[in-house]
Amino acid sequence: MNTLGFDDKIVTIERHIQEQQKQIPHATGQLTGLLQDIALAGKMIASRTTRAGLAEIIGATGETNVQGEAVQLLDIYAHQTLFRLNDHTGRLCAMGSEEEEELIQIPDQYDNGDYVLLFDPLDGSSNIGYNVSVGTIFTIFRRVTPSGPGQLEDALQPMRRIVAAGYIVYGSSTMMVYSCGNGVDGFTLDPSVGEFLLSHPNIKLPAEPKYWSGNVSYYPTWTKGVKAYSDWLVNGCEGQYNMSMRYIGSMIADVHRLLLSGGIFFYPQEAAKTQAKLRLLYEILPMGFLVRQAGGYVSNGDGPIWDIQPDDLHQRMAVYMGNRDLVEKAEAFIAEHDK
Ligand code: P6P
Repeated sequence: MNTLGFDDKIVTIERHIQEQQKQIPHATGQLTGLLQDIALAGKMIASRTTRAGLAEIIGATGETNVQGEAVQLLDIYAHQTLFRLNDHTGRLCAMGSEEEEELIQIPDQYDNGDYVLLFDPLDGSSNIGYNVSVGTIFTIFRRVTPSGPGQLEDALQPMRRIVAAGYIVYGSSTMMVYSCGNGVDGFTLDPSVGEFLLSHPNIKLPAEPKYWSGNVSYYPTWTKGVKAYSDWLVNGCEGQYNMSMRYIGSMIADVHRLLLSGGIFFYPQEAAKTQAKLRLLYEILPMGFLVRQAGGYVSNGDGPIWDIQPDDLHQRMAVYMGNRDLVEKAEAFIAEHDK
């Protein structure tokens, strides 16, 4: 106990990011500044979401986005906040957002930088009216083109090439969870001082998984292999695990719980459809990167997503992420029944 009565040091996210930067080869201050700006965006968005029911910012705009989903007013606020905090810093060469069909260029009057930022500004926003946790998800790559305005190839990179990824979840508390490839750390916002303080250092999936998470209302649409896997889960995993089922319907909340409790989160592709639902670049890759950094495994049902080369900004894919043995069990059922 020191003279001020503190048992241990106070770690703000700014201090933590600076310490992370020292471990990243040839890292410049650009990444540090970018992560700090994302944390600021999180504080600004949190200030709106925690009073969505009061302010006139709840509800739909009447528009539909590139995904064909009803756009919520808070979606737009979150998207614009992330754009306006990052368009002029000279750290990015381009951005990609769930809310924009095309790659977002840096305005001509500003410099282009070395990084690309992809984000889902407000994942789970259809749940806002029910006071369910929502959040901002982000992926950061280093550009692959030499200079100038960012190109699509700067954004279409595999999970393996992620420089940093994370999310801010607006729930019973506001938390920012991120990784630069050296493990996963969680910070809780102290609204009284406006600081994210380290609250969940070095997050690792517990070896004993606690919850499985999938929308079993889609069971009739699944393939034989996925149905067999779902049956295995519902019938108690042949006694190998003692898990409960939890499904919030907000990926950020379901995966945040997964990181802390262990288990599996899965969103299969319907047998009759040509594509799945969840987006690869700004939902699956960043959340999967964190799960992998926390000791888990991320698959599309056939194999690891780690090296899969995205071919479109809004590409969708089936996903199974969590404790490795649970994910590999899904792969085994799919291989046995669907191949
Ligand atoms: P369903 C939210 O709309 C979202 O994109 C993810 O956050 C979530 O995991 C999924 O869709 C929920 O989809 O079909 O189960 O309601």
